[in-house]
Amino acid sequence: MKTTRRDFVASTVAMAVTARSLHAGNDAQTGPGQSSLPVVVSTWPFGKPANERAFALLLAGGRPLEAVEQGIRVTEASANPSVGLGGIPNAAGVVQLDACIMDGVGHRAGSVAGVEGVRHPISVARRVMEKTPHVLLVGDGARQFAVAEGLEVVESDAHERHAAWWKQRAAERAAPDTPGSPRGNHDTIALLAIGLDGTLAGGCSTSGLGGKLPGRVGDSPIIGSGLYVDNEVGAAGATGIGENVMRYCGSFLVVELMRQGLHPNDACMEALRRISRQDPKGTALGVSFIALDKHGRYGSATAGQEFQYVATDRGGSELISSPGLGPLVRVPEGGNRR
Ligand code: SD4
Repeated sequence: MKTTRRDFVASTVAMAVTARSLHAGNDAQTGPGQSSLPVVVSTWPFGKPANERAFALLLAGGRPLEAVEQGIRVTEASANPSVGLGGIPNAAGVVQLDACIMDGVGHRAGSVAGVEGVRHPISVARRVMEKTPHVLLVGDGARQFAVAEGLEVVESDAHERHAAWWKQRAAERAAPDTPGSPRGNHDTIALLAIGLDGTLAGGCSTSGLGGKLPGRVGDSPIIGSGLYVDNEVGAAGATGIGENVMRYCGSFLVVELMRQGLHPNDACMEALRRISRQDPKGTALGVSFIALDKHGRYGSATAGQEFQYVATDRGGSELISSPGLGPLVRVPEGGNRR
């Protein structure tokens, strides 16, 4: 049985409640070796188990890169209805997954996009980063790479389903879909981590927008859009309508605003403000950012959708409601639906 957002919210009610939960984000100035590290933040209430796995590894002295991969694997292996193989199908009824990982150490990155039948896209992304000279592998090539690397794949009839859908579509002479049209819902895990030594890493994993055109790739596997990490500054990640992030290099923008000295909360809000000034959708972007800086401070902002994220540190895990820009649309109970 799929776990719904209601279940996740119910489980997160039991989270440790601290004074921090009275406001979004945190203000503590910390640094490498100081006791407020490590810190993990991730999108949506369902990020809690992923955060806690990542945090345990960091507390034991693990590298942020490893913590990010292992944390996101928890979500990919869970019954989450929008991440991993149980994710939301595209218009042809096929689940196509996007993921990326970025290591602040060495400024390295790896991604996969539109990949089918892979159990852990985040792990494939890490192998792309570590075992190839490339950053992004897509579609069947990404799947074949996963097979060659001995990573878990499942059999699928995706090719037949795609072919049948395109044939039917041609016959109907259907009009093109509007990218981002909410045929189904969508959610992504973007997870950011800072380790005991003050180094950073981040990752994203998603099935993307429900009902997307086959082959459509969102922001999540695009470095600088769905995720960006710079050890000198901090890290940022996005969730929401990818098209409204990709045209603005959203996560890169958030990191650059932190570089100018903004608190993560303010950097996320300012990025959304800038995007909404240019975008025809204005503040109805359906986009949320999270950010974590090199001091261990974190924050978020959202435009057009209600959004919560989870922060985990030595004080426990906390569900935080994001400050919003403009009127917010309530994300329905149950979260993602087919
Ligand atoms: C995408 N940004 O594919 C992803 C979906 C998402 O919350 O994050 N949904 O556009």
